[in-house]
Amino acid sequence: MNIGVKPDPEEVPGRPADAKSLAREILSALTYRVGKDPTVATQHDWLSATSQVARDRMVERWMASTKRAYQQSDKRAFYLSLEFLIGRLLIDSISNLGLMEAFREALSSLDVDLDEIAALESDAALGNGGLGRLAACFMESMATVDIPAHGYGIRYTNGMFRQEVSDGWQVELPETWLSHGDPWEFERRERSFEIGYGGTVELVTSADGMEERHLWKPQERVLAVAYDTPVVGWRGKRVNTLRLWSAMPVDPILLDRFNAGDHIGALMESNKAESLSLVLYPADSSPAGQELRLRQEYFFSSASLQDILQRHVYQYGDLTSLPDKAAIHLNDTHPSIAIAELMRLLMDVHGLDFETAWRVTKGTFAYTNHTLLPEALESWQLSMFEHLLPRHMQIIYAINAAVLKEARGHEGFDDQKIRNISLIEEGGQRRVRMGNLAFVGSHSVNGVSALHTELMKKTVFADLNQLYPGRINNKTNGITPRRWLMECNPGLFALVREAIGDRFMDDTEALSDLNTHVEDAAFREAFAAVKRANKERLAKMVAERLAIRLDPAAIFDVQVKRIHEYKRQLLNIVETVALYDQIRSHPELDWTPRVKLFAGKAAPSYYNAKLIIKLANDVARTINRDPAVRGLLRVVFVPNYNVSAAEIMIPAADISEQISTAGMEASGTGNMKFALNGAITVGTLDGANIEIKERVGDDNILIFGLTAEEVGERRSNGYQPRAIIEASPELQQALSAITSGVFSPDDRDRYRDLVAGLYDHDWFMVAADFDAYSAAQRRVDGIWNDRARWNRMAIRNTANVGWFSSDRTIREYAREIWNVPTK
Ligand code: 26V
Repeated sequence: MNIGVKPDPEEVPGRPADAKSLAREILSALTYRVGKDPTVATQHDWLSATSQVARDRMVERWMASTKRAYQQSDKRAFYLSLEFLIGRLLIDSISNLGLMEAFREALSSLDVDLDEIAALESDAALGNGGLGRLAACFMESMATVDIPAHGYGIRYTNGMFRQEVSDGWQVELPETWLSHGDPWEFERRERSFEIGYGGTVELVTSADGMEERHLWKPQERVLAVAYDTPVVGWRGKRVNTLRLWSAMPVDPILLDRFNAGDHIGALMESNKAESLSLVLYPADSSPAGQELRLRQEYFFSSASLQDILQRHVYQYGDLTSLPDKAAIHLNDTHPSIAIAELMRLLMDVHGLDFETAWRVTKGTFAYTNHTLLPEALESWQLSMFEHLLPRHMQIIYAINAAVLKEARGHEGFDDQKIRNISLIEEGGQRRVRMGNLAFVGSHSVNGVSALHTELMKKTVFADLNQLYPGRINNKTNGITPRRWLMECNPGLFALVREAIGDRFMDDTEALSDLNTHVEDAAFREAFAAVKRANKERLAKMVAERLAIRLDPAAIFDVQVKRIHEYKRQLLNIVETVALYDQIRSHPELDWTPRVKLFAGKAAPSYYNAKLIIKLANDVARTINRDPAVRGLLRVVFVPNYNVSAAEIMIPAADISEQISTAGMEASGTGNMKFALNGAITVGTLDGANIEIKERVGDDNILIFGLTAEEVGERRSNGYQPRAIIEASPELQQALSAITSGVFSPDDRDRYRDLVAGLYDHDWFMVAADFDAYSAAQRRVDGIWNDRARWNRMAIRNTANVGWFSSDRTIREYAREIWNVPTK
């Protein structure tokens, strides 16, 4: 592995960066900070020492970046997100600092292997999936394009659960990622803010009787304490801060109660406070509606805003200039309570009137929507909301009154439309709609792919779009090419550099220079050899972890992502069963060997998703032990999919499965990572797949199935899946094998309801798309057997998806939403 990138020689007097000096520093860190002698140090100790030395290297640049932002009075971006799915940081940090080779050499002189210790770092999995990983890519890109930016979130003690598979079923275990400590963070005890809950609101009059203000007297209070992680951009030019809040009791031991003999009660209070940052909610759809979740949302939103306002007042004095100096971005509705909180702080603490506060608020906030799934849109039971945040409830009523008044004066706003845009959902149980709050309180509302943005305008936000035309805009997602090409695929990175030079390292779109190498047979073979080596690396991992042997000569067909019915892992599994059936029925045919790889977590309360995992494992067990398909078909479910697993699986894929029901995947970002690493997409016309197709060209992607429009038409014209199934012998055969217990002899009824759902309603249109999907897979076989053609297609994928760099996405946010300059 060689990322021989030299550090930027300009600015920041660095500490010596040669291998010798690094080795000396690592030894010294091992001795004085870890407290170990090299003769007894464990690999973990070496990792700690190395990470600390790497962190030291960021500190001067970090301070320089901070100073620069202050001195130049730059406008800053603040990215509020309940999730940051960061993954490991050692390789990312030293690679961006240009110190990979120096560290490798330094460690090797100490008889330590960099890759070996890097693999021991635990994944910071403070997120569920796409939305959280996007936040992590954005943090790295904001530093890269030199935006003074701060990420704000929660420092969960327990991140995304660890998934084990036991007898084919998902089992969730706590993820104690902090058990060895986090070498990257700085605790900032002094940077803490009080967060209130419950209580009452009073109207108080100033001494001169001239002014009235609302005074919220919370019943409970907790402390939010900051932990800062430096985030270094590509080539180390800028280092930004990810500030995560941890909850602490305001009064850690309630001395009065403790002294009065109530030891237990006194400590219970402190546990209650700490529970706020104890665990990440592991669901990425259907909000649990639990009070703790709203408490978490308010906890980090309020702490972040207090921090932002304190900084602004210190630097500029007056808060009416906030929109000129701060862009606050809401990653989904999760932090949207920040809108009411900013209004409260501006009016109740800083004395602004409603109109001024509302103008400042709208000028400051922008909101990204990440899903159209109706069940994922957050809303809170009004009575619970009011009890927990009484002052915010009043403010939301006031905002609602202003918005509805404005709408009443608008042409064509009848009662139905008024009901649709209201912040309060009426009927039975009244609820507070966070999506509508985020929309009206922001000057920009964006979707994450062209299709998703168009659908937002037509569906969930149709009426708000009519009231505030022009507010909705598109920002197609992106991924950081550092982690998702340079670091995870060093072989491809080296090959590309050799072929087209270094320009793509600073401008990912320059990968298009690879197009000129497509007709070079030697280059194609070298490209294929890299893929082959990556497949061997994955096969080794699968052999070690699961004791399953994979043939790297077979097609590696990969579907990795959260398990969700709309993502249609079931379509893939059913097609696998159909293929299995075909191979057994026609053993004389020339079948193309294939390995089907699956990985992903299911929300613990999502029954069908967990059943789909069990089905994948049942199908895998049956197929893998059947001599009739030996060497032709293998199925693997890789447990505990996370960022680190993605970094191994994605570079090893020949086929990228992006097969969601059209109209349902807002964007997808895995699709971009696979294409960048030279996998060919089998996909529907959904989310960013459409834009990938536009860039790689129709001949280099395999598109199948209904369009979003056709899905809509079918649904409204009485879709009849049974008739479709009965007209497709292959599908019918595969489904009947599954229902009859071929894969579940121990419980023949296990999949009866799951399959019955396909016959009965098939909301996700598995049946409607099955034949087209199966045909696309047989086209894959044909292309695979024309090696030159396959390799051309794969290279054209890598060459033409540079546009999906998150640097490009972030520059668009900066220019079109935040109004901050970039490099
Ligand atoms: C929603 C909820 C609902 C309440 C319970 C907890 C929870 C946690 C996360 C979410 C967010 C779901 C939305 C999401 O992750 N969307 C994904 O965002 C990606 C980045 O924009 C995008 O590529 C995926 O297509 C989209 O599904």
